[in-house]
Amino acid sequence: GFNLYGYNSFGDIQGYIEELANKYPSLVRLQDLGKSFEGRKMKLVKISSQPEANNPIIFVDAGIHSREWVAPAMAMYLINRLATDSDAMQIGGILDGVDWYILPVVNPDGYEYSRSSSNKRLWRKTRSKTSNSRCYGVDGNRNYGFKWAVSGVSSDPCHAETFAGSKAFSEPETRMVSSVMMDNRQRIKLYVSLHAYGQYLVYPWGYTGDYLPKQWKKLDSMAKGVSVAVQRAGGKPFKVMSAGKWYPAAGGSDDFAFGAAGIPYSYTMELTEGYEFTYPENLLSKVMPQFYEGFKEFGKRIKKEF
Ligand code: 0X9
Ligand code: ZN
Repeated sequence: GFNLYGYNSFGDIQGYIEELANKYPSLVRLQDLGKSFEGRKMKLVKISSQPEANNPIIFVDAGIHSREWVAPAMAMYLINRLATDSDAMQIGGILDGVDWYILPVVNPDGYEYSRSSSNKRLWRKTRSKTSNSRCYGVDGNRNYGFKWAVSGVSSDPCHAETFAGSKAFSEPETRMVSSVMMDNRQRIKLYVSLHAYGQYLVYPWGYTGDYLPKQWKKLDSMAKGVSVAVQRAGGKPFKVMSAGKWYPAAGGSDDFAFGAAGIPYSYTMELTEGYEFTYPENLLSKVMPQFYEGFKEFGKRIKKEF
Protein backbone atom coordinates (compact mmCIF):
# COMPACT_ATOMS: atom_id res chain seq x y z
CA GLY A 1 0.00 0.00 0.00
CA PHE A 2 0.82 3.70 -0.06
CA ASN A 3 3.75 4.87 2.11
CA LEU A 4 3.85 8.64 2.69
CA TYR A 5 7.60 8.59 3.38
CA GLY A 6 8.54 6.27 0.53
CA TYR A 7 8.57 5.77 -3.22
CA ASN A 8 5.21 4.43 -4.36
CA SER A 9 3.93 2.75 -7.49
CA PHE A 10 1.70 4.82 -9.76
CA GLY A 11 -1.16 2.52 -8.79
CA ASP A 12 -0.66 3.18 -5.08
CA ILE A 13 -0.45 6.93 -5.76
CA GLN A 14 -3.74 6.86 -7.68
CA GLY A 15 -5.33 4.76 -4.96
CA TYR A 16 -4.25 7.21 -2.28
CA ILE A 17 -5.55 10.33 -4.03
CA GLU A 18 -8.87 8.58 -4.64
CA GLU A 19 -9.01 7.66 -0.96
CA LEU A 20 -8.44 11.29 0.04
CA ALA A 21 -11.08 12.54 -2.40
CA ASN A 22 -13.60 10.07 -0.95
CA LYS A 23 -12.70 10.87 2.63
CA TYR A 24 -12.67 14.67 2.29
CA PRO A 25 -15.09 15.35 -0.57
CA SER A 26 -15.61 19.03 0.23
CA LEU A 27 -11.86 19.70 0.32
CA VAL A 28 -10.25 17.38 -2.25
CA ARG A 29 -11.59 17.01 -5.77
CA LEU A 30 -10.16 15.09 -8.71
CA GLN A 31 -10.36 16.16 -12.34
CA ASP A 32 -9.80 13.61 -15.08
CA LEU A 33 -7.31 15.01 -17.57
CA GLY A 34 -7.13 12.09 -19.99
CA LYS A 35 -4.69 9.26 -20.56
CA SER A 36 -0.94 8.97 -20.90
CA PHE A 37 0.55 7.46 -24.06
CA GLU A 38 0.28 3.95 -22.60
CA GLY A 39 -3.22 4.63 -21.29
CA ARG A 40 -2.70 5.51 -17.62
CA LYS A 41 -5.39 7.81 -16.24
CA MET A 42 -4.16 11.26 -15.28
CA LYS A 43 -5.97 12.96 -12.42
CA LEU A 44 -5.49 16.51 -11.25
CA VAL A 45 -5.86 16.92 -7.48
CA LYS A 46 -7.65 20.15 -6.55
CA ILE A 47 -7.55 21.15 -2.90
CA SER A 48 -9.61 24.11 -1.80
CA SER A 49 -11.26 25.01 1.49
CA GLN A 50 -13.28 27.79 -0.20
CA PRO A 51 -14.22 26.39 -3.62
CA GLU A 52 -16.65 29.24 -4.39
CA ALA A 53 -14.19 32.01 -3.56
CA ASN A 54 -12.24 32.19 -6.83
CA ASN A 55 -9.01 32.22 -4.87
CA PRO A 56 -5.67 32.47 -6.63
CA ILE A 57 -4.44 29.03 -7.63
CA ILE A 58 -1.00 27.53 -7.09
CA PHE A 59 -0.38 24.77 -9.65
CA VAL A 60 2.30 22.21 -8.77
CA ASP A 61 3.37 19.32 -10.98
CA ALA A 62 6.01 16.64 -10.59
CA GLY A 63 7.54 13.69 -12.32
CA ILE A 64 7.86 14.86 -15.90
CA HIS A 65 11.32 13.28 -15.67
CA SER A 66 10.59 9.75 -14.61
CA ARG A 67 13.82 8.96 -12.78
CA GLU A 68 13.45 11.93 -10.41
CA TRP A 69 11.35 9.96 -7.93
CA VAL A 70 11.71 12.45 -5.11
CA ALA A 71 9.52 14.90 -7.06
CA PRO A 72 6.30 12.81 -7.07
CA ALA A 73 7.07 11.82 -3.47
CA MET A 74 7.16 15.49 -2.48
CA ALA A 75 3.98 16.25 -4.43
CA MET A 76 2.23 13.45 -2.54
CA TYR A 77 3.54 14.73 0.78
CA LEU A 78 2.18 18.19 -0.10
CA ILE A 79 -1.20 16.69 -1.00
CA ASN A 80 -1.27 14.77 2.27
CA ARG A 81 -0.48 17.81 4.41
CA LEU A 82 -2.92 20.08 2.57
CA ALA A 83 -5.71 17.54 2.96
CA THR A 84 -5.08 16.38 6.51
CA ASP A 85 -3.39 19.19 8.52
CA SER A 86 -5.81 20.66 10.99
CA ASP A 87 -3.98 24.01 10.70
CA ALA A 88 -4.20 24.21 6.93
CA MET A 89 -7.72 25.66 6.82
CA GLN A 90 -7.28 28.04 9.75
CA ILE A 91 -6.80 31.77 9.22
CA GLY A 92 -3.22 32.21 8.07
CA GLY A 93 -3.02 28.52 7.16
CA ILE A 94 -1.73 27.24 3.83
CA LEU A 95 -5.27 26.88 2.41
CA ASP A 96 -6.51 30.26 3.63
CA GLY A 97 -7.15 32.33 0.50
CA VAL A 98 -5.25 30.05 -1.88
CA ASP A 99 -6.33 26.94 -3.84
CA TRP A 100 -3.83 24.22 -4.75
CA TYR A 101 -3.91 22.17 -7.96
CA ILE A 102 -1.42 19.30 -7.96
CA LEU A 103 -0.52 16.78 -10.64
CA PRO A 104 1.82 14.37 -8.83
CA VAL A 105 3.02 12.25 -11.77
CA VAL A 106 3.12 13.98 -15.16
CA ASN A 107 4.90 11.07 -16.84
CA PRO A 108 3.45 7.88 -15.34
CA ASP A 109 4.62 5.63 -18.22
CA GLY A 110 8.23 6.62 -17.72
CA TYR A 111 7.83 6.42 -13.95
CA GLU A 112 6.60 2.83 -14.04
CA TYR A 113 9.31 1.96 -16.58
CA SER A 114 12.03 3.36 -14.31
CA ARG A 115 10.59 1.32 -11.43
CA SER A 116 10.48 -1.89 -13.47
CA SER A 117 14.13 -2.89 -13.10
CA SER A 118 17.45 -1.49 -11.91
CA ASN A 119 18.80 -1.12 -15.45
CA LYS A 120 15.78 1.09 -16.33
CA ARG A 121 16.12 3.16 -13.17
CA LEU A 122 17.59 6.22 -14.94
CA TRP A 123 14.92 6.52 -17.66
CA ARG A 124 14.08 10.23 -18.08
CA LYS A 125 11.72 10.55 -21.04
CA THR A 126 8.15 9.55 -21.85
CA ARG A 127 7.51 6.16 -23.49
CA SER A 128 5.92 7.23 -26.77
CA LYS A 129 6.89 5.83 -30.16
CA THR A 130 9.29 7.85 -32.29
CA SER A 131 10.29 7.90 -35.96
CA ASN A 132 12.73 5.07 -35.18
CA SER A 133 10.80 1.96 -34.20
CA ARG A 134 13.53 0.89 -31.78
CA CYS A 135 13.75 4.19 -29.89
CA TYR A 136 11.22 5.45 -27.39
CA GLY A 137 10.31 8.60 -25.63
CA VAL A 138 10.56 12.37 -25.58
CA ASP A 139 12.00 14.70 -22.96
CA GLY A 140 8.76 16.22 -21.72
CA ASN A 141 10.61 19.28 -20.46
CA ARG A 142 11.74 20.08 -24.01
CA ASN A 143 8.31 19.50 -25.56
CA TYR A 144 6.31 22.60 -24.54
CA GLY A 145 5.23 25.03 -27.24
CA PHE A 146 7.08 28.19 -26.29
CA LYS A 147 10.36 28.88 -28.13
CA TRP A 148 10.30 25.14 -28.84
CA ALA A 149 13.68 23.61 -29.72
CA VAL A 150 15.62 26.88 -29.98
CA SER A 151 18.28 25.74 -27.45
CA GLY A 152 19.45 22.85 -25.29
CA VAL A 153 17.63 20.10 -27.18
CA SER A 154 18.35 17.18 -29.47
CA SER A 155 16.55 15.96 -32.58
CA ASP A 156 17.93 12.43 -32.11
CA PRO A 157 15.31 10.14 -30.56
CA CYS A 158 17.81 7.33 -30.07
CA HIS A 159 20.94 8.69 -28.45
CA ALA A 160 19.84 11.78 -26.56
CA GLU A 161 18.15 12.32 -23.23
CA THR A 162 16.92 15.71 -24.43
CA PHE A 163 14.98 14.72 -27.57
CA ALA A 164 12.40 17.50 -27.94
CA GLY A 165 9.84 15.43 -29.89
CA SER A 166 8.78 15.54 -33.53
CA LYS A 167 6.94 18.82 -32.84
CA ALA A 168 5.88 20.96 -29.88
CA PHE A 169 3.29 19.20 -27.71
CA SER A 170 3.74 15.87 -29.49
CA GLU A 171 3.18 14.19 -26.08
CA PRO A 172 -0.28 13.75 -24.53
CA GLU A 173 1.20 14.36 -21.07
CA THR A 174 2.57 17.84 -21.88
CA ARG A 175 -0.68 18.71 -23.69
CA MET A 176 -2.64 17.87 -20.54
CA VAL A 177 -0.44 20.06 -18.32
CA SER A 178 -0.70 22.94 -20.79
CA SER A 179 -4.51 22.61 -20.81
CA VAL A 180 -4.58 22.94 -17.02
CA MET A 181 -2.55 26.13 -17.39
CA MET A 182 -4.57 27.58 -20.25
CA ASP A 183 -7.97 26.65 -18.79
CA ASN A 184 -7.11 28.37 -15.50
CA ARG A 185 -4.73 31.06 -16.69
CA GLN A 186 -6.66 33.94 -15.06
CA ARG A 187 -6.46 32.35 -11.63
CA ILE A 188 -3.13 30.50 -11.56
CA LYS A 189 -0.65 32.94 -10.04
CA LEU A 190 2.17 30.48 -9.37
CA TYR A 191 3.37 27.37 -11.17
CA VAL A 192 6.01 25.10 -9.64
CA SER A 193 7.42 22.08 -11.47
CA LEU A 194 9.18 19.62 -9.17
CA HIS A 195 12.37 17.93 -10.36
CA ALA A 196 15.53 16.51 -8.83
CA TYR A 197 19.10 17.52 -9.37
CA GLY A 198 21.19 19.61 -7.00
CA GLN A 199 19.04 22.07 -5.15
CA TYR A 200 18.00 24.84 -7.51
CA LEU A 201 15.00 27.11 -7.64
CA VAL A 202 15.04 28.62 -11.10
CA TYR A 203 12.72 30.97 -12.99
CA PRO A 204 12.33 32.10 -16.64
CA TRP A 205 13.80 32.40 -19.02
CA GLY A 206 15.00 28.87 -19.44
CA TYR A 207 15.52 29.05 -23.21
CA THR A 208 18.23 31.71 -22.94
CA GLY A 209 20.71 32.99 -20.43
CA ASP A 210 21.27 36.16 -22.45
CA TYR A 211 18.48 38.14 -20.85
CA LEU A 212 15.90 38.04 -18.09
CA PRO A 213 12.20 38.88 -18.09
CA LYS A 214 11.51 42.44 -16.97
CA GLN A 215 9.83 41.14 -13.77
CA TRP A 216 12.89 39.09 -12.81
CA LYS A 217 13.41 40.82 -9.45
CA LYS A 218 9.99 39.70 -8.21
CA LEU A 219 10.69 36.14 -9.37
CA ASP A 220 14.08 36.23 -7.71
CA SER A 221 12.91 37.62 -4.38
CA MET A 222 10.03 35.16 -3.98
CA ALA A 223 12.45 32.28 -4.65
CA LYS A 224 14.93 33.61 -2.10
CA GLY A 225 12.16 33.93 0.48
CA VAL A 226 11.20 30.31 -0.09
CA SER A 227 14.81 29.21 0.22
CA VAL A 228 15.14 31.04 3.55
CA ALA A 229 11.96 29.34 4.82
CA VAL A 230 13.38 25.91 3.95
CA GLN A 231 16.66 26.78 5.66
CA ARG A 232 14.84 27.93 8.79
CA ALA A 233 13.28 24.47 8.91
CA GLY A 234 16.76 22.94 8.87
CA GLY A 235 17.01 22.33 5.12
CA LYS A 236 19.69 23.25 2.63
CA PRO A 237 19.36 26.52 0.71
CA PHE A 238 18.33 26.65 -2.94
CA LYS A 239 20.56 28.11 -5.58
CA VAL A 240 18.35 30.85 -7.07
CA MET A 241 18.81 32.17 -10.63
CA SER A 242 17.17 32.10 -14.03
CA ALA A 243 17.06 28.62 -15.57
CA GLY A 244 18.91 29.84 -18.65
CA LYS A 245 21.78 31.23 -16.56
CA TRP A 246 22.15 27.73 -15.09
CA TYR A 247 22.05 26.26 -18.59
CA PRO A 248 19.81 27.24 -21.51
CA ALA A 249 17.20 24.68 -22.57
CA ALA A 250 14.03 25.50 -24.48
CA GLY A 251 10.58 23.92 -24.42
CA GLY A 252 10.35 23.71 -20.62
CA SER A 253 7.06 23.89 -18.77
CA ASP A 254 8.28 26.88 -16.71
CA ASP A 255 8.80 29.06 -19.81
CA PHE A 256 5.44 27.99 -21.26
CA ALA A 257 3.63 28.86 -18.02
CA PHE A 258 5.27 32.27 -17.85
CA GLY A 259 5.61 33.20 -21.50
CA ALA A 260 2.54 31.61 -23.12
CA ALA A 261 -0.01 31.22 -20.31
CA GLY A 262 0.95 34.49 -18.63
CA ILE A 263 1.28 32.97 -15.15
CA PRO A 264 3.14 35.67 -13.20
CA TYR A 265 5.33 33.39 -11.06
CA SER A 266 6.82 30.24 -12.56
CA TYR A 267 9.58 28.01 -11.22
CA THR A 268 11.41 24.75 -11.68
CA MET A 269 12.27 23.43 -8.24
CA GLU A 270 15.12 20.94 -8.18
CA LEU A 271 15.05 19.07 -4.88
CA THR A 272 17.70 17.37 -2.80
CA GLU A 273 21.28 18.44 -3.25
CA GLY A 274 23.97 15.79 -3.32
CA TYR A 275 22.23 12.79 -4.83
CA GLU A 276 21.57 13.73 -8.45
CA PHE A 277 18.53 11.72 -9.62
CA THR A 278 18.38 8.95 -7.04
CA TYR A 279 17.62 10.28 -3.59
CA PRO A 280 17.75 7.64 -0.83
CA GLU A 281 14.28 6.66 0.31
CA ASN A 282 15.21 6.59 4.00
CA LEU A 283 15.99 10.34 3.95
CA LEU A 284 12.57 11.42 2.65
CA SER A 285 11.00 11.75 6.08
CA LYS A 286 13.69 14.29 7.00
CA VAL A 287 13.55 16.56 3.94
CA MET A 288 9.89 16.54 2.95
CA PRO A 289 8.73 18.51 6.02
CA GLN A 290 11.53 21.04 5.31
CA PHE A 291 10.39 21.55 1.72
CA TYR A 292 6.82 21.84 2.95
CA GLU A 293 7.82 24.99 4.83
CA GLY A 294 8.91 26.37 1.46
CA PHE A 295 5.45 25.69 0.05
CA LYS A 296 3.87 27.47 3.00
CA GLU A 297 6.02 30.49 2.17
CA PHE A 298 4.92 30.36 -1.49
CA GLY A 299 1.31 30.28 -0.27
CA LYS A 300 1.74 33.24 2.06
CA ARG A 301 3.36 35.36 -0.63
CA ILE A 302 0.75 34.52 -3.26
CA LYS A 303 -2.07 35.26 -0.84
CA LYS A 304 -0.49 38.59 0.05
CA GLU A 305 0.05 39.75 -3.53
CA PHE A 306 -3.19 38.55 -5.19
O1 0X9 B 1 16.91 20.25 -17.87
C1 0X9 B 1 15.82 20.25 -17.27
O2 0X9 B 1 14.77 19.96 -17.82
C2 0X9 B 1 15.78 20.64 -15.79
N1 0X9 B 1 16.86 20.00 -15.04
S1 0X9 B 1 16.86 18.36 -14.81
O3 0X9 B 1 18.16 18.00 -14.25
N2 0X9 B 1 15.76 17.97 -13.72
O4 0X9 B 1 16.57 17.71 -16.05
C3 0X9 B 1 15.92 22.15 -15.68
C4 0X9 B 1 14.85 22.91 -16.42
C5 0X9 B 1 14.91 24.39 -16.19
N3 0X9 B 1 14.00 25.11 -17.05
C6 0X9 B 1 14.25 25.36 -18.36
N4 0X9 B 1 15.42 25.18 -18.90
N5 0X9 B 1 13.27 25.87 -19.07
ZN1 ZN C 1 14.09 16.98 -14.23
